[in-house]
Amino acid sequence: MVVPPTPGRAGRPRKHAPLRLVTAVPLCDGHDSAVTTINTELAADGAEVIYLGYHCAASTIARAAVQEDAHAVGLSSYNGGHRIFFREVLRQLRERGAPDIPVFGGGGGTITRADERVMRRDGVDRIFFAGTPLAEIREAVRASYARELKASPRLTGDRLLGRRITLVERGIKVPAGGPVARGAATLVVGVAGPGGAGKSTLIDELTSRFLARRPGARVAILANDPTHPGTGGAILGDRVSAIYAQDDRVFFRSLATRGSLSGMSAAAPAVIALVRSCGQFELVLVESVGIGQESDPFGVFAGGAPAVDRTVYVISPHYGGRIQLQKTAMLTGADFVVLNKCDHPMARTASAEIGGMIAAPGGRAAFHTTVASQHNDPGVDRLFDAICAREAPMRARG
Ligand code: B12
Ligand SMILES: Nc1nc2c(ncn2[C@@H]2O[C@H](COP(=O)(O)OP(=O)(O)OP(=O)(O)O)[C@@H](O)[C@H]2O)c(=O)[nH]1
Ligand SMILES: [Mg+2]
Repeated sequence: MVVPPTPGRAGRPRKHAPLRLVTAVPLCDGHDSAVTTINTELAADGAEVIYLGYHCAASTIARAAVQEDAHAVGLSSYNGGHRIFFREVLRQLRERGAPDIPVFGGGGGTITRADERVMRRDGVDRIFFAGTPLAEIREAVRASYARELKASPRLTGDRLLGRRITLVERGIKVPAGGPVARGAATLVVGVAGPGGAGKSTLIDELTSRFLARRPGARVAILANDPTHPGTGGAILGDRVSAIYAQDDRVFFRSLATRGSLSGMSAAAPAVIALVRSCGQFELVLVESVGIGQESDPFGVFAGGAPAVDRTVYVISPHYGGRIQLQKTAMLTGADFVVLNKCDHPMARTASAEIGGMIAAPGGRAAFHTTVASQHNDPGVDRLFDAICAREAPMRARG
C-alpha cells in the first residue's frame, strides 16, 4: 500500500513524519486550560497531539506514550506535586522499555526554578515557566523532539508494536507476525458514524465487556481522527473517552488521517493487517473519524475485501429526518446499526424511523439501541454479544 506524503503546515511537504506528542494533566489536578492552549498551539504547528485529559495517573501516561510511539510527553501540572509526579512518569517509562522518551512540561508559577533544578536532575528534559511566549514553546518543542523514529532491535512488547505502526504509517514495510505466538483468531470490528454520535464511548463500553468476559485476553483499539487540512496537525482526542484502556490488556493507538478523506488514515488497512497478524489480540475495534453521508470507511461498497470483519454504524437521534437517513450509505451497508443516546427524548421517533428503514426491502443490518454513556447499559450488553456471536455476519477477507 502506498501511503501519501503527509501535508505539512499550509500544505508544504514535511522533512519528517509529524511530531507525535502525548500531553496530559496529572492525577488530582483539574487545571486543563493551559494544556488545552498548548495542544492547540502545537497542533497548529503541525504536530499530532494525543491528549489524555486531566486527572491522569502516571501509568496511563507511560502506557499511552509507549503505545502511541510518542516523540515526547508534555505534562501540565498545577497541583504542587510536580516533583514526585514527573519522576514517577519517568520511572514508569523506563519500566516499560521507553527511557528514551523525553518528558517536558510546565505549570506556571507553581513550578519554581529550584524545583526545576531537582526535576532536571531526575531526568525531566525541560520546564517552561510562567510568561514563556507560546511561539517560544512551539519552536523549542519542534527543535528538540522532531526526529525520524526508526526500527530498532532493542524494542519489545507494546513498544515494538507501537514502532511498527509508526513505520507502517510512513509506508515502510515491516515483517508480519509479532512478539507473541498466534492465539485465538482475531475479530476486527469497524465502528463508523457521524462526529459525536458516541463511537469512542461505545467502543470503551464494548472494551469493558471484553475485559470482563475474556480474562487474560487482549483487545486493540485503532482510533482514527482527522488531520487539519491547513496545518497538517491533529488533536487526537479519542483516548480521552477511553476509560477502560487504562489496562495493559488494551492496546490503544490513535491514527491521524494525514490527508486521507476516506474516513480512515490511508495506512489504516495496513495497520489493521499488522495488528491482526501479530496474534496478540482476540478483538480489534477500529473507529473511523466522524463521517459524512457518502462515506464508506471500511470499503463495504468497494467490491473487494473490506478491511474489517464486521461493521457497526453508530448514529445519534440528531440526524435530521427520514430524508437524511435515506442519503446515508452506511445504513444500508453496515452489519449493525446502533442508535446511541437513547436517553434523549428524540430517540423514540429516531428508533421508529431507523427501525422502519432497516426492516424495509434492501435493509440488512441488525438494529440495536444503546445509551453508551451509562455504565452497564443492557443495550450495549446485547450489542457486544451480537457482534461477538459466531453466527454474526463475517465479511469475506482476502
Ligand atoms: C485558571 C486557574 C484555575 C481555574 C482552572 C480552569 C481550568 N479548567 O484549567 C479554576 C478556577 C477552575 C481553578 C481551580 C482551582 N485552583 Co487554580 N488557578 C488558575 C490560575 C489562575 C491560572 C492557571 C492557568 O491556566 N494559567 C494559564 C497558563 C497558559 O499560563 P501559565 O500557568 O503561566 O503557564 C505557562 C507555562 O508554564 C506553560 N505551560 C503550562 N503548562 C504547560 C504544559 C506543557 C506541555 C507546556 C509545553 C507548557 C506549559 O504555558 C504557559 C506559557 O507561558 C492559577 C494561578 C496562576 N496565575 O498561575 C491558579 C492556581 C494554579 N490554582 C490554585 C488552586 C489552589 C486551585 C484550587 C484548588 C482552588 C480551590 N480551593 O478550589 C482549584 C483546583 C481545581 C482542580 N480541580 O484542580 C493554586 C495552586 C497552588 C499550588 N499548587 O500550590 C494557583 C497557583 C492559585 C494560587 N496562587 O493559589 N484554578
Ligand atoms: N446523553 C448521552 N451522551 C452520550 C452517549 N454516548 C456518548 N455520549 C456523549 O457524547 C459526546 C461524544 O461522544 P464520543 O464518544 O466522543 O463521540 P464520537 O462519535 O467518538 O466523536 P468523534 O470521534 O469526534 O467523531 C461525549 O460527550 C459523550 O459523553 C449517550 O448514550 N447518551
Ligand atoms: Mg471518537
